[in-house]
Amino acid sequence: MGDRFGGSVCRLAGLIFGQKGRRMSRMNRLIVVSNRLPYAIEGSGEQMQVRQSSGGLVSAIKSYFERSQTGGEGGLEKVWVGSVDASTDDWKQARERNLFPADFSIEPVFPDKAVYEAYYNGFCNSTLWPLFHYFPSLTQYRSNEFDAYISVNQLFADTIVRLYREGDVIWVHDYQLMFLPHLLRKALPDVEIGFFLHIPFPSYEMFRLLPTGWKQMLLRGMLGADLIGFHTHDYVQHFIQSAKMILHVENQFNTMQYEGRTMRADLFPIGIDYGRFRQALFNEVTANISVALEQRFMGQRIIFSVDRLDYTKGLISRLEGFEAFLDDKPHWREKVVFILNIIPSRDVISSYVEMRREVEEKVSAVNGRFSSLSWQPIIYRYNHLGFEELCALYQSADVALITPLRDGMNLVAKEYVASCLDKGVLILSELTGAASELNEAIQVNPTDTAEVADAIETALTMPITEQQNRMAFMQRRLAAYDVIKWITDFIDMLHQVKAERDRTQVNVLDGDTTTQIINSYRDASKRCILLDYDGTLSPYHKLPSQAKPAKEVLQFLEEFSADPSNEVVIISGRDADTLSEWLGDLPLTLVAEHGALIRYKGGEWQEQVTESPAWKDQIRPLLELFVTRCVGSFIEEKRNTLAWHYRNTHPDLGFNRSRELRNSLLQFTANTPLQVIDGNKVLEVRLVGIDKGASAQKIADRFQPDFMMCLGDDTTDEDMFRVLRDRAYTIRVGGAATEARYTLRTQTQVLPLLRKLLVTRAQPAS
Ligand code: GDG
Repeated sequence: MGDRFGGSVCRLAGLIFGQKGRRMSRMNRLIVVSNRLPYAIEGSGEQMQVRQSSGGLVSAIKSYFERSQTGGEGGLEKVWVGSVDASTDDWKQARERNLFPADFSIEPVFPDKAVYEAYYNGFCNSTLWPLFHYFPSLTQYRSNEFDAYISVNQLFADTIVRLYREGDVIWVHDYQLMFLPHLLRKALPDVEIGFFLHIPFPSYEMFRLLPTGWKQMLLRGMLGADLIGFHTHDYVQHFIQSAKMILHVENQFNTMQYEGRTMRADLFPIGIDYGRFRQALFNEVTANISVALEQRFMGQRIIFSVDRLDYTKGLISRLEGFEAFLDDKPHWREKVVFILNIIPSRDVISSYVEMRREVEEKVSAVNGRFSSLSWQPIIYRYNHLGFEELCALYQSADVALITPLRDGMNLVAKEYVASCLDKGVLILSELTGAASELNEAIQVNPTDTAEVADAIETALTMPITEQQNRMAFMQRRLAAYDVIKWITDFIDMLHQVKAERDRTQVNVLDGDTTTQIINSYRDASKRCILLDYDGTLSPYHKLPSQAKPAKEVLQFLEEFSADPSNEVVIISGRDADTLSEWLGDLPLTLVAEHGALIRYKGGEWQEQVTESPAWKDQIRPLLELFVTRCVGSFIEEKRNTLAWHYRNTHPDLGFNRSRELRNSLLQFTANTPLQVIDGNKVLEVRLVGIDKGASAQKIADRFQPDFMMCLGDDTTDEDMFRVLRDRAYTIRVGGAATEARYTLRTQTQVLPLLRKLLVTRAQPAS
């Protein structure tokens, strides 16, 4: 966010607080979290004053107050958490003296100065900011700054956890706090968390430049939220792609699955407080400034731009574009003026100081080249503008020249459109988020100076009716999707995602159900426990051969099966040889290839299939073809099954190829006794009637247990869940939709759960 004026988060939070939304009243409190609180303390002792940060922020707070008074929001409480640039003593004093407005609670975070410096000027603005705006050459990779980033995020988490009350909704803003949702999720697993990124999320190719541990943590951080919002469709796709490539997060359109939780990434293009800019058209102070401007530049057309000082804003290219315009179209000299207003920002970072120098040199050079005694082409200001002054400039400008090299959205473009009454043309960089909404602007590539020069001329010569038509289109859109709509849209969607999470969570194995399972287990004398192997007893590995049982798994199985009341069954898609090798010495029943072979405890393998496996010779060449077409995929051949695995491929390519192969296999196997099974990153072909459902049924009928439980993680386990639903405690591992009665979030929870049963055995019944 911009430092002083770029307080869009602040402005928005003000609007949130000002929004007396019906929809928000179902939550207890809304906790908005941003890097900075919207207050600065100035002076000390008796002179101490609290200043609300100016610009957008003040207007937001004002809107809030106005709306609060008229909107009837009821008792909805709001809390705003952010860091402050003041000592704890000053802050305490300001509080004691009631210097803060009392309309919403504020909760300050006090990071250590040196840590904050490394976090803010370091990791935030010298790593994330340049990289996310496609300036890899300006990106620094300093591990102490990353550590500071994590520790400031932790400080925020600690503060929020302390003040959290059940039912609160937390909305975290922007790139300074990307790790925070994860920390909050860890401390408060059920809390409703939204996250919004105000800057671009870069393409995977850019994001992957970050060191491995950092990029994993940043993504994991954001995935702690229920809803992750971005300005454009592209940013959403970039995020989903990075999460897929780096953390292997599965997605279905915008819904993602990670560590047994579901979350959603979606676009919410931020709007502006449209009404406020329209009202400013009738503000007397603004009108007076406009009149003065028009008199001052009588006979000249005004081109205007306002930006924070930043390399992302393309200031040098813009000046070059304007210079090219004066060069190529000399008839416009003396007839235009370019008012370039730059807002001071981040001037403790050396690259910003350097850039300011470059901009000022360029302005002087252009003015030096083209000025006459009566005319100066560029009026340059490096200063803050009051709201009325800003609006007057928007209203008086014939053309707004807004050409950043990258911008998450760019609100100035929208504010200009909102401020135009009967004239005005917007020239907008195609590399801003706003470009995806403002199609009626003249869109340019900011680095193409000739294109910018032509665009300026096109704008200056555009017939007034066309100007009005284009503006009217854009204004309708901005009026309809203003900042209030943006906020309510986001919050509504957040509630929906949370409700969906609650719905699916009904099945998550909780403490009560676990106790119930333990009690039934303890009371039973004949128990049968069916356990899938890969993804349940053992985590997935790159190659199936690497998934050998860990020592603790073997030890557990040994103890578990030693109980004469227990019939422990490993029910797997693995081949018989592997199961024999890994588990053959234990007193277990083994089911291989989903039931094609069964070895009852103490017995020999028994083939359950009588048909010849000759069909494999016909299917194998097709699978081999797909192995060559999809790097990383491989064939696993078992006695009665052929499997094509794609877990080690590029996720998109692997998935696409698997759909092609599945189609081909379905055609191939139509009207044959073969079936195609779509498993977890695997396609399997085998005979109809051989599945875990039929095998589980067979085993249940044979043992007739009075306690039955089965665990599995894959689609192939669904058959046994279906068959045993009324007979067993069925538990699916992972967050996918399931026929099982219960869900365990992750594979790592399996052994601890099973161990609870072991312990029970040792305890006398209570
Ligand atoms: C982030 C993203 C995204 C600027 N100068 C003055 C002034 N401003 C106000 C403008 C506008 C805001 O500041 C700047 O808008 P940006 O869009 O650049 O917002 P940032 O907060 O800097 O940046 C950006 C935004 O978040 C929202 O998600 O659009 O892409 O980088 O509202 O009016 N206001 C006054 N005087 C000034 O001198 N009064």
